[in-house]
Amino acid sequence: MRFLLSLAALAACLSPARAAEPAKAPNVLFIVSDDLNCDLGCYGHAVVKSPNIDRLAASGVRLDRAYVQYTVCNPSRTSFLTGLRPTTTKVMDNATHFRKTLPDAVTLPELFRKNGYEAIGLGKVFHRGLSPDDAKKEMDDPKSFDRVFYGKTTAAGNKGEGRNLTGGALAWCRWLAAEGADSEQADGQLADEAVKLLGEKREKPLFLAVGFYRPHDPFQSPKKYFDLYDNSKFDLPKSPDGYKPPYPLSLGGGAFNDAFAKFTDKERREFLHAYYAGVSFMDAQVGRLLDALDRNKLAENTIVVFLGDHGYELGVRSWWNKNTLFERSCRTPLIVRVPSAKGNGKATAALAEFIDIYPTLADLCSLKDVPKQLQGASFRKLLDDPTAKHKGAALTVVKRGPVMGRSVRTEKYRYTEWDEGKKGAELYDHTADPGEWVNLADSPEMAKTRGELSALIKATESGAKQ
Ligand SMILES: [Ca+2]
Repeated sequence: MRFLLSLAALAACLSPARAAEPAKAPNVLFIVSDDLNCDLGCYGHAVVKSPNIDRLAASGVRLDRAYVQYTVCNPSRTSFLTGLRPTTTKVMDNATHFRKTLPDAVTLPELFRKNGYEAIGLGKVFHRGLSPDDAKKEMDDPKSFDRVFYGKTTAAGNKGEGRNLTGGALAWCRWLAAEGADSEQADGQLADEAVKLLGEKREKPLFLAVGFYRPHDPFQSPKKYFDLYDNSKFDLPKSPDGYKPPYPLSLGGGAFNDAFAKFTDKERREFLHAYYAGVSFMDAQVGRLLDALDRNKLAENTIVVFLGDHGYELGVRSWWNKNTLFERSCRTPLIVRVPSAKGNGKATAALAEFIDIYPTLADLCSLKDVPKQLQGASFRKLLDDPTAKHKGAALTVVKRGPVMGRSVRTEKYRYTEWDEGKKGAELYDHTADPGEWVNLADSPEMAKTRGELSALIKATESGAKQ
């Protein structure tokens, strides 16, 4: 009898006790790519080669309708890293540091630190300058990371074949098929550093943010990534005859429009080529991070999030930039892989906003002291059930000088108001017009819908239930 009891006690000691151990806090690998739109294999693009992001999507959940809250670097990053709308952060340009307007905000990586994580930031996580080489250190946020590393393209990596597509009219519009290996480029060095970090033993759970600089300009990548594409095969973007955007795409028409209007097909092909080479180069670095997770047996306890900081028009409406309130700028890649999530390998069409990423990660990692003022909502349920609904509207804003543009996306419509409609409005029916070419805002039969969508902008911004 005693012997039997001992055996039972021993059994109780083994399996049930082990099952009752608190789960190990998951690591988080948070990958941001700069100016990346949804032109990726896994999002259905026929030309772009992104095998590594595709394999992440195949093993995680791809959000097909995820929208940023601002379509420029600093305001968007500030928004998703603080979990607040740009109208709350008041950061709507690339020069304002959020600590000026929100000194006490607790950023996403900062919250992980407060919860016992080691948080490391590589590359452009918060905003930097145009490239790592002219990066603005004053945009750093020391509260957010235990450690940062930015990388710097070497002299050899800055050599190669290329040119400025505007003949110098715009300083940034240049491409380079660079000599040398990936590690001559800052993004290659970020991956080197991340691979090294993922191979180290550590006591604390890790929040590792890796902010790749590509495909943002300068459109510079090792030549082998340019060699993946034959640009004579690209379809060039076309607008319907006589099309004019209802509201100017930039302030006062400006140098951008003048330069883009002079592009020949040759320049358009080169632009697409250089951007896509940058996507493939960045994708290869993502692959190295995923391989490092597998090699170090970390994949089973690491949440991977992959996102762009906003989309990119890439020649649609003859606009070779971002900063619009059209779908191509607002809709942005977002893939989340939580080990053992039931939805892994599937996509969700549920609407989501990038301010939802912060509360989702806080939820998934059971973080404590989550700031009460967060304006997004956890989409955790989508990761187990991609057919579920999350929210009814996604709101994106941009500022054009003193004029504020606000654009709401529902399942069916995109509706945009400039200066609360006083300077114009745009209404697109996505079921009939996914390209957003036909503005229905002034059509009498849409008056009721327009009124409802106008109210939805206000309700979404103020946080009323959608
Ligand atoms: Ca950007």
